[in-house]
Amino acid sequence: MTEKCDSRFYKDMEDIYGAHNYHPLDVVLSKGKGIWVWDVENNKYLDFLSAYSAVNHGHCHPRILKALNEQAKKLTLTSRAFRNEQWPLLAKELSTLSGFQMVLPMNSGAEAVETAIKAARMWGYQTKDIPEDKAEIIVCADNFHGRTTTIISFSTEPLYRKDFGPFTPGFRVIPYGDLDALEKAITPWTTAFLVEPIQAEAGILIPPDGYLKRAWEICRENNVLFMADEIQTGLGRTGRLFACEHEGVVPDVMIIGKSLGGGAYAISAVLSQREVLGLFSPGTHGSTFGANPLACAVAREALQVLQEEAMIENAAQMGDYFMARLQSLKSRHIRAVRGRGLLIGIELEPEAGGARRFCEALEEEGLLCKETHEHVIRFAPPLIIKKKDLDWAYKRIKKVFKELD
Ligand code: IF1
Repeated sequence: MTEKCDSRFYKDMEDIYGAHNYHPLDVVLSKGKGIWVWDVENNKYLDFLSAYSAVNHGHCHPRILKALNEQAKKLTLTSRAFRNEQWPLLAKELSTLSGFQMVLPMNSGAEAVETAIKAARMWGYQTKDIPEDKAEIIVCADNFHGRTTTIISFSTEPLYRKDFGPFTPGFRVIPYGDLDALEKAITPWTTAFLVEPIQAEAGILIPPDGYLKRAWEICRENNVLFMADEIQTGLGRTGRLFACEHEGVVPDVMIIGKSLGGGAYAISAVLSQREVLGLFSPGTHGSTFGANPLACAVAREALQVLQEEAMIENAAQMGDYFMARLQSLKSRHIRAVRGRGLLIGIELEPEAGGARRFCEALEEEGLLCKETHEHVIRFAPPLIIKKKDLDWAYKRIKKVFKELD
């Protein structure tokens, strides 16, 4: 093509041919390395979103790219009709790392959540006396678990549901952080409680201290599975391998995705002890691309790199450091700063004019982040970020808050 391919060109083309199910910042990226990305005009930005925590290892991590390339030259896809040599190794390594006995691999986060829902229902019918089609799963208001028709059936966000019904029955919604509501919602037909340890999409909402621990106990007392959606919070983002660890909780079912693919490939997984995932028998569940050798080779390397480069520890240290800096930020627009590890939100006052304009101003300064809902700016840099880069970012954030005051 001989046309001049600037940002405008790509934006117009996308708007004509692509469905408009997003409202992205108008930056067209073409290159990434570590914490940095470049647009088609070669402007450089600090990636402060990490593809919603899918790029925790940083962009184009050399070891992950090497694993991807080497496996791509050998074998990429077999389907589960045959075995491949990468999947058993990933399953074992993930089990060893996480402490869960079994792993069921899928591709997207939503597919893994769907898998967990099926597993919970199956466990309910097979181990509890629940009549056919009566199983119930308890979920929280303002949850985000994905976009499939079943998952949006228990979303409380009208935008995610409108015109997409009819919906899947079998879910009960309770307020997040409310233990009484959890106890009251449990019936003899309840199989599971599905929860995010931090509600990221809802605005980086951290539940009250002790909530996860007590919720987990309530589940145990009532023979209900505690299922954690750690697709976004898991694999180091909050400064621990899993965010549930902050309260010493080991869920019955753990759901992961995003950075499991090292920012290079889509792979997700459900983890549990044998009691739950062991109930699947041949034919009851599957996926063409699930456990493909390319995904597995990439995920194996991503897990290795995560540990060997001490990214979880770094997330904890840098998270504390950056949080303290943000706490010192003075602006009449800021209502609250909250977060855990490197998952941080700045909640703005309703009068601040919305988080979007702050994100646009930060983009101008070379810092890419994204608002969540109206009033929260979400910060989630790659877990490899260093102090000096956080200082660089802080300077820009401070400047933007001053300018938009
Ligand atoms: C979008 C949000 C983030 C997730 C949790 C499951 C999934 C996600 C906790 C589904 C996915 C993504 C999806 C993306 C935007 C993004 C998002 F703002 F929408 F909520 F990260 F915060 N559970 N989250 O966060 O995983 O099927 O997408 O792989 O849908 O626009 P997926």
